[in-house]
Amino acid sequence: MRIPRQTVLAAGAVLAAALIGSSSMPSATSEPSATSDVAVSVTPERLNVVGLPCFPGSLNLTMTNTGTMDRYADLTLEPTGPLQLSRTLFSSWLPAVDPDQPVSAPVEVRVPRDTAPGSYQLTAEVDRKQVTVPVTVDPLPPKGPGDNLALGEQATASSTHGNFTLCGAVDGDKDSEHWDTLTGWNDGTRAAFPDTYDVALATPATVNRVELYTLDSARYPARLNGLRDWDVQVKSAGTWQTVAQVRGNTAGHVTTTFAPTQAEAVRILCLDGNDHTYSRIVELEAYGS
Ligand SMILES: [Ca+2]
Repeated sequence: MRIPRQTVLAAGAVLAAALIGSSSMPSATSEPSATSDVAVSVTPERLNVVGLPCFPGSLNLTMTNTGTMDRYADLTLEPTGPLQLSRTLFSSWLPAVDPDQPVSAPVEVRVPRDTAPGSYQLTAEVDRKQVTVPVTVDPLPPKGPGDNLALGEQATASSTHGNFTLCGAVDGDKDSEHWDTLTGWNDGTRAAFPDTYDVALATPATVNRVELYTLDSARYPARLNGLRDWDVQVKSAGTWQTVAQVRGNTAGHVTTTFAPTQAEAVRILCLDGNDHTYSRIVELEAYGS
């Protein structure tokens, strides 16, 4: 069974919807060729990010040719301070069609873990016209006793299905009804097991409990689509060891406890799914005692 994905667009007001008719806007540097018939929008109109490796902020860039001439356009992105962007250029051919045809592209925004919380911004520019997006860097979430040590930490997997995101299983959202908004990991090797999903902890920590949320929604119940068999492993002094085994699962949420173990990373070794097709994890959490 293939589970369709819906396009994810963050809801938000369209920012600076019209950079149109710029010939009427005085500019010391403008020239006739700088006249813009390209409408630019960035959604959401402001962004919050946090310095966790698997917790990027995401923006959607859109350009629309509102004029009557086919043209090519370059949208350039300029970050300030510590902001790191997955792209700084979005170029596209923009045919003049009626109705107007928007062209969109995503950009991920990250900051290093040690970034000071505060206010930053990035600027999107087309035809010398700018749209500014405020970016707030939030404090890191606590990672002490009782906190989810896996939240937002670097995930790696044996494979990831092209319709899903690697970091979806450590994004803090464990609601299977949000599966279509990429809040989960789905491996990319159909009907082939095992698959692995690892999360590297920020610093080695004692772990004695893992909470695994596999796909279990009204449309895709766990007994049909969830993870069935897996081993829980922790990496200690560079070596993976199995600390628990789960077999024949049909539940959406499984708590696994084991002897406190010093862990650098946590792994789910996926051995089978209830549809024998894919491994699906909506959220993986790790806790110490
Ligand atoms: Ca999730």
